[in-house]
Amino acid sequence: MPGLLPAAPVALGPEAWWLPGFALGRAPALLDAIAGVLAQAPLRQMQTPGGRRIGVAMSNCGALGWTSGRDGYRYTACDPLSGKPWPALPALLRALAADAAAAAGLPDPAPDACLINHYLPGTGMGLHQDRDERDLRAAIVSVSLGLPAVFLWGGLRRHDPVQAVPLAHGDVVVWGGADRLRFHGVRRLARAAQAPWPCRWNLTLRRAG
Ligand code: MD3
Ligand code: FE
Repeated sequence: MPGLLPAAPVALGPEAWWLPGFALGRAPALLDAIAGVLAQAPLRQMQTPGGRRIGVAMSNCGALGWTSGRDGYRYTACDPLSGKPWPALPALLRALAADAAAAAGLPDPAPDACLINHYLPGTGMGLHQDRDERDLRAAIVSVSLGLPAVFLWGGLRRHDPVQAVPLAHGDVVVWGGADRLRFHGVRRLARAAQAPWPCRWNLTLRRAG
């Protein structure tokens, strides 16, 4: 059956790879792991420092979690909602990061943070750089689950041209080194229902501290 086997890796840059279907076989376990994390640290809407709501709902697991509020963006050891440490990083996420980095020919990023993004139809994420981590060359591994989305992959400057990458359920993207500071975003998800999924999940595994 077409679509069930992972396709060949696609280079997006010198140190950036799209691994179509790489996590397909692990998707049910990943969705279970997300549910376990969210039972302890529920999804929440975040705000930009200017007070605008970020469309995507977020949570975290791992030693550090990324939060956003009027005081800016930062990594914290505790969930500001509960005052307790973020839920532990599930072993299968650590293993997925190591396996995906190896498939991309990059060193194991040994992540200490996993940001969970939840997209409903009509939401997206504007072009940005990820630069709140201590080592800005360590690879980030992202896993997409559920509804498909168009990932926008730009250059090192905000107005560089962007390439559109159609990310599907089970796709993984790995980027490090020279590609780590590229601008990127997610086009707003189509409003039309795309069964069988009600939403899109994206997990980004990072070494933040
Ligand atoms: C390539 N998330 O959480 S993941 C983020 O789909 C974020 O939720 C998006 O951007 C999402 O910060 C995109 C794939 C991705 C993410 C960041 C990159 C690829 C990237 C940064 C540089 C290069
Ligand atoms: Fe990002």
